[in-house]
Amino acid sequence: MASSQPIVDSSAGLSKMLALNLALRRGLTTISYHCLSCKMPGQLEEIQAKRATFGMGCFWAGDCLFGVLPGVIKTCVGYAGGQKESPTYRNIGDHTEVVDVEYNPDMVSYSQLLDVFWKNHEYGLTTKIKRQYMSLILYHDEEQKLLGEKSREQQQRKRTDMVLTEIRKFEKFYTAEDYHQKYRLRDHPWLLETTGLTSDEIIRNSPLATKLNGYIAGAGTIEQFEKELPNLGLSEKASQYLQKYVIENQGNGLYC
Ligand code: MHO
Repeated sequence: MASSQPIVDSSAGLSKMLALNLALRRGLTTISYHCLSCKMPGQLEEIQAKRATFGMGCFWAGDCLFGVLPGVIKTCVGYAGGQKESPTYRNIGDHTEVVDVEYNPDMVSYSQLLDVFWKNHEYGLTTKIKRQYMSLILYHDEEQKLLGEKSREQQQRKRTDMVLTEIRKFEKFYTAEDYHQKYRLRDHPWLLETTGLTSDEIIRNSPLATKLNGYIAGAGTIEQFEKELPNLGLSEKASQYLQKYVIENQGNGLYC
């Protein structure tokens, strides 16, 4: 019995490695995140996630729109697409405000993300504006590139004016300043406190903050909210607080 132990161990290790290689080839990254539905606070769940990056105007809005989408695990806003080293909000150089999305491809497809992208441009889709707010798809693999290009052709067929969206290979992402992360949620210190989102680092890395930020801004429907509520692990008081804003802000558009 004792001698079988190492064999079991190594085969487990091997299958883990094979799974990892396979995942890498499919453009997947394994991420650990604080599980939304786990009862134990801080419990980690591992998931094979993919990444997508979009520029579609002010990144506060994209953060909310993608954040509430079922299958999106986490969002982060930042600067990408340019060459300038270490851009900041006040010194963005040739970069664009983008939202970086970690998603579970078994739950939401890249095409569904593209749909949100195309439907939610306030400006910049056909009007030339500064690079900071330009319409931009940064693809992470060949599949995203092809789907992105195909979707742009479809958009173009629907319009007479020129679609200005650029599609380029993702290169480098610079995380934006903390005060931009989950911008709309930051107006609600009580909710942050009561849900344990008590530091910039936690807010930046939390799937829960991603969902709350989208819901509080009205980016999700009330039906969707009610369905997801049991998974958010909120107290009765926090649920009621959030629900009030979902109802109040739903469909009101996202300000920037
Ligand atoms: N209208 C906003 C845009 C913010 S954004 C993150 C402002 O001027 O503050 O670009």
